[in-house]
Amino acid sequence: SVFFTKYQRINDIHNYLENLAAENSPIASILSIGKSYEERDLKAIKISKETSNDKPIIWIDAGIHAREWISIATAVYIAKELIQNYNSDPDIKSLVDTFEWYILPSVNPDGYEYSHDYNRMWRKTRSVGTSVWGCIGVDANRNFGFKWNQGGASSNPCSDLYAGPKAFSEPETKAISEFILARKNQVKLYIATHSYSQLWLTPWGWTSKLPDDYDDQYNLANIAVKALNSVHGTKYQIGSSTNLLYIAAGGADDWAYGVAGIKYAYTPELRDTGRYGFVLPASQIIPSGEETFAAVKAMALALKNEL
Ligand code: 0X9
Ligand code: ZN
Repeated sequence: SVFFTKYQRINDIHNYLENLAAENSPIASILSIGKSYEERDLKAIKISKETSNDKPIIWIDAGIHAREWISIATAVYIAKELIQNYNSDPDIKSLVDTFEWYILPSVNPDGYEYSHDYNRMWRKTRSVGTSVWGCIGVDANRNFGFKWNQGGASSNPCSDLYAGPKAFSEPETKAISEFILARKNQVKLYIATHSYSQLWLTPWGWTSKLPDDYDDQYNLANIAVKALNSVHGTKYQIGSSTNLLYIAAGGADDWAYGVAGIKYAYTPELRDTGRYGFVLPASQIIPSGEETFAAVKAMALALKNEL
């Protein structure tokens, strides 16, 4: 397939997911968890062998920041791997039989399209507020309702780190929070995929203090990073967001852990370490997909043994 040889537009991504689901109807289906500000569907693929509707859930999203194209392509790749290897890989079969997987490759489709058409470095959503300067968009990873705007975020609508007029002001973050909260006791793993820097980030992002579950969170991240490294030798660092990067409150991971109570909430920052940064060549989509899938698979297998 030529799909992973370039960064696809949102409609092509949605069509790819639709086809993947249609061709694999017993284990895959499409759902829309809501709509973006510009009314694009927030299209997710559910991958699960339906036995009951209270199976443990693994949530993977990407593209909350518009310019982080590799995260989106990698999330689609993960969906493809789970589906296409179901019959040939007994581990994958067991993971699709055990978990309900929900993969939302583009949290911010408006921003993603804008980054293709007008500004490759766009980060925020495309919501139009009341800014007198006419500035557009909110940093959706500062918009979640936990320690909202308490640090590393801005109240200035023209800032790339604008937290929004209030928590969950953006339809994209609101949709995720409602979807997750409705199933919060089932969600065992929450992965918010970003780029770049090759980090496997754990909570917290709002404080340099480490959470009570840090040792468990670190150990599972270590399983991920070891599996990832074994594929192409790519090196990732593990640590809390604040300690490895900076303080940034209102992120999805902190909300998932702090409010929804999901112990294993991560923000992987994918390739690379800065040579290309956000403008990662498309030739790295497949290697990134391969290694990140190995990481996710290893985590899920470890979690399965904890159930
Ligand atoms: O700043 C961010 O939102 C993330 N880095 S990025 O370069 N992709 O923008 C890191 C988020 C880490 N998590 C929290 N701060 N909660
Ligand atoms: Zn990001």
